[in-house]
Amino acid sequence: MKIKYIVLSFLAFTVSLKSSSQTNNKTVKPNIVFIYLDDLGYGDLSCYGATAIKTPNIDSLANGGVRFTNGYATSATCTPSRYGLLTGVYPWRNKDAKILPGSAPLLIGKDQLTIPKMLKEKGYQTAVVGKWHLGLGTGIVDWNQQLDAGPNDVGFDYSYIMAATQDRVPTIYIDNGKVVNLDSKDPIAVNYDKNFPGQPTGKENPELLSMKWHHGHNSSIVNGIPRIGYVSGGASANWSDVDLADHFLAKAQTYVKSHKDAPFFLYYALNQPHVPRTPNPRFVGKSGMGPRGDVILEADYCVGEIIKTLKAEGVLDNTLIMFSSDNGPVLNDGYYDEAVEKLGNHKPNGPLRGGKYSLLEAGTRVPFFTYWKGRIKPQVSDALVCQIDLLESIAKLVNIDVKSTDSQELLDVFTGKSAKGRTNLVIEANTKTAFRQGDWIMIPPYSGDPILEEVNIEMGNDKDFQLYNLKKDIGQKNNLAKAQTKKLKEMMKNFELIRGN
Ligand code: NG6
Ligand code: CA
Repeated sequence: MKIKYIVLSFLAFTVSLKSSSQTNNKTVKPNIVFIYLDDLGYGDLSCYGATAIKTPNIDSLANGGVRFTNGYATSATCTPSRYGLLTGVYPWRNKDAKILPGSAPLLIGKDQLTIPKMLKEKGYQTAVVGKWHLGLGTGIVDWNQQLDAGPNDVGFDYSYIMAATQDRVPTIYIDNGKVVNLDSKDPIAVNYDKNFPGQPTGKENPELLSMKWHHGHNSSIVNGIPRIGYVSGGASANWSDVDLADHFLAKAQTYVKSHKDAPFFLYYALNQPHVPRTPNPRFVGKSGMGPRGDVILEADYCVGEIIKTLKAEGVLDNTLIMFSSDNGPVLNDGYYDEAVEKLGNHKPNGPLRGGKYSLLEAGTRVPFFTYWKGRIKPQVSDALVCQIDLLESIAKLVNIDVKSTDSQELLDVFTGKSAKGRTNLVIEANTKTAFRQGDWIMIPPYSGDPILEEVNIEMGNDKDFQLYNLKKDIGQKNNLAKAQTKKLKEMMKNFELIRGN
């Protein structure tokens, strides 16, 4: 009798635990980790068809979740895409949402809704670790003081960031608005217009360089690498380029460990494979493709490690992971680093046309997947989704009512319960826009060079309308604008309704 009672009560206990965690899972807010790569192309991962490079850690998430084949960043460059991702607003609505210098003021309004701000309302802890590139301060930044406007003003409780890009000064870590390891006797100053007296530059001092510049990138030199913009002082605060990935990874891991007891949102923004590509020595030569391939392997390692940490801390099952890239791929983005020479058969843009900066597909269509252990069924989804939809979809997940013009609530699509994504989407490249509707993409006529010579990428500029059926012609080879005038007209009309012009 006694034994039976114990068994029964044990059973009752497990059942109640289960049901409580089930109810919890409905109402409880999962942790959300958004992993964002920088310039990773649609064809750069083995789970998206790459064969010359293997990305096993990223693949195991992508293959265990919903892998989107029609997942888009809003834009073909970083700043606008990140703006769209965090605010749910099309970046072309904000005239300042262009690639920002390292000294630019904060782009997101302090009163604007953002994903982290919204989540805070629901008791989430919120963090950004990695690349920011959305501006800091309100005008002229004094890097030697606590910065007065940044991630912590638009919803993040914790921020550990680089200001802009790895190729732009300042090359420093900023911890909750304070430059890390700054020596007050060697104050730091940044200027994007003119050099500081006596400071060497990439242009004038090639003998000091460990990496050669190809175009741009010939201002101040830090760690032998010529950068965009001028800097003086702050030597003790400079990061070590080869340790950047490990450093941000460690910060992200520490964050998970110390915030695991309450729901958290972690925006983990890696710097790879953006230039300058500086793999840690552990990864040098490992891809056979030069630094660009090596840093993709390094990024794959970082993703594997953060997953290990989530697992070890016992929170993986209750964490929704989302992964994407801010824009498409580029090989030579301003430095000689063998990205072109050692590419071999690898196709960073997969079957797509164009690349970073381009209005053609590879500019904005990027790797994009969601993963939630035990909650999301593995599948490939052809649904049309965009990073701006995360705002409304995450709002739905945690039961917040938001009304936004551009962001769409696609929670069932992101969790693999529905394949019905957007019906249309406006994509953007350097303020030029194009319109996707169903399987079709329409690019209005634009002046400008068809190919951006320095990076050797087709821009999508043409004096005529372009219309492609992406389902039948993913490589955008067959312009149907003249043959399908009815379709073109209909799309122009709908495009104008959204663009408001
Ligand atoms: C461009 C840089 C490029 C890269 C890009 C921003 C030159 C010539 N080119 O202006 O190297 O830094 O800006 O990339 O300076 S992004 O991914 O952050 O948008
Ligand atoms: Ca980018």
